[in-house]
Amino acid sequence: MNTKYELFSRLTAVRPDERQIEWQKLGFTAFFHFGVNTFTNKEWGTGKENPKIFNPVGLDTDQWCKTVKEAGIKACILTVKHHDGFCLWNTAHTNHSVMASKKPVDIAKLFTESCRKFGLKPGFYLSPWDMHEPTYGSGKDYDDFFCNQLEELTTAFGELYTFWFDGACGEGPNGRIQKYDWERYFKLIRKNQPQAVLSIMGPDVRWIGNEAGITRESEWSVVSAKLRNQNTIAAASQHTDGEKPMSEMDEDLGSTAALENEKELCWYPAEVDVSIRPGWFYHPEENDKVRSVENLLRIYESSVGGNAVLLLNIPPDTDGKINPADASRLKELGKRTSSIYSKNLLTNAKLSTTAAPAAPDAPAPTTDAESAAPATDETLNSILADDESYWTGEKEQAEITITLPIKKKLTHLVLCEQIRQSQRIETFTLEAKQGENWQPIYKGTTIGNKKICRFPPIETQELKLKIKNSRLTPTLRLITAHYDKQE
Ligand code: FUL
Repeated sequence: MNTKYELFSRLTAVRPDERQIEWQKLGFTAFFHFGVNTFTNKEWGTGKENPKIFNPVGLDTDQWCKTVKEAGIKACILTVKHHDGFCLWNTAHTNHSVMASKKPVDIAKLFTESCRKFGLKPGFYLSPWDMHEPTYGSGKDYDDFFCNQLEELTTAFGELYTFWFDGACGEGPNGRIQKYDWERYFKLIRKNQPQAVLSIMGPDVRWIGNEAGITRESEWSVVSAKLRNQNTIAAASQHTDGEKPMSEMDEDLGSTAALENEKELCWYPAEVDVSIRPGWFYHPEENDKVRSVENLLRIYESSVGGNAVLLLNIPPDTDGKINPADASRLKELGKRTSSIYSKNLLTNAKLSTTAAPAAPDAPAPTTDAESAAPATDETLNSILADDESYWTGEKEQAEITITLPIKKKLTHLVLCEQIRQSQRIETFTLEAKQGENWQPIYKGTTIGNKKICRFPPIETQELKLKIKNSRLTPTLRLITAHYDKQE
């Protein structure tokens, strides 16, 4: 019989691997779209561009890294080859590269060196669609070419945290379309860069399903393994008639209803890729269309604080620098996020649990032996520290009271599950004590790696977190509270 307990056991048995845990910890990451399109003022090239047009006179990859570091970014991805086929590194396999340009320097090398200098993790975007390469569309010959490129990229630039592949697949210079041999590409990367997550077309990191910075209200990392199938990913936006296949763009990817009949499940966490400007590449006419700090903060809070990783695109300009319009915005964003998040108002707080009333349809105890640590005050209070220790409830429901030493004004509560134990919490609420009464201040669904709960400013000394539904016993790894002076 397929009981709720069996279903929950199956769902919570799906866990991240170390690669995915390390990636998830990054939280906020940057994308740099840079190449011939920067100079033709286009979003997509043709493969026929003259390399000589590429001439970033003031190229300064240190400035890119210093700028994003100030915004709180932890890792960066460079488009070392976009669909036009122009390579930003010194490759032996095509002449269509930066070495034939007016700026014959290995930009991938400068980029990775700058990242490391500023303590950022580097990663690469490499487009499999190549509008320049004559073998594109030939099958094995192009796969050989692409693997040669991957071999260079995975061996000449030190450790990389990701390879990012989109599913774009159009015509090459001979009007042919290539069928990509993903398994072969991934095998090569796993061999040379085993720590790198394979994103979007790969099995480690899932595309959130839009490029607008929108995260689902309930973002689950446990989903159907069908979503990792490249055909599903590539087809995401192309089906209009017939039965709608499962897609990364569906609203519900992880509820129990969506998963109960799925045979194979996987841990496939979401990434939000969005540009700071309308386009992915730099266009001078968009200098006054850079997203506002408030908009960026909203995207940050809903993605990093919505069980996803944020990949914010900041395209270097024709001079080879992050344009002042974007740089000043990022600086302001960094100031704003650190004014909210660098101070944790729960440092001297005390946590205690009260027995939660059992839900009417609560099944017999659903404690799983593996995660059941005795729910002492000590394990509970350990979630005030940002480390791997965590608390596990005794039932699917729980109530945690947070008592601050004195009354404080609050606008944010941040909750993290211990994702090493999977993702469990389905719904929760927050209440704040006002006089003798408990006032509801927030209603949430999933938590996962991190949930940022923002609510109207409230002055209180006591908060209550009510975990209403969980898949087996809930876990919490970290809880912090903050105040946004600008609210
Ligand atoms: C898409 C590409 O076609 C866009 O140009 C951009 O690189 C975006 C991040 O991925 O698939």
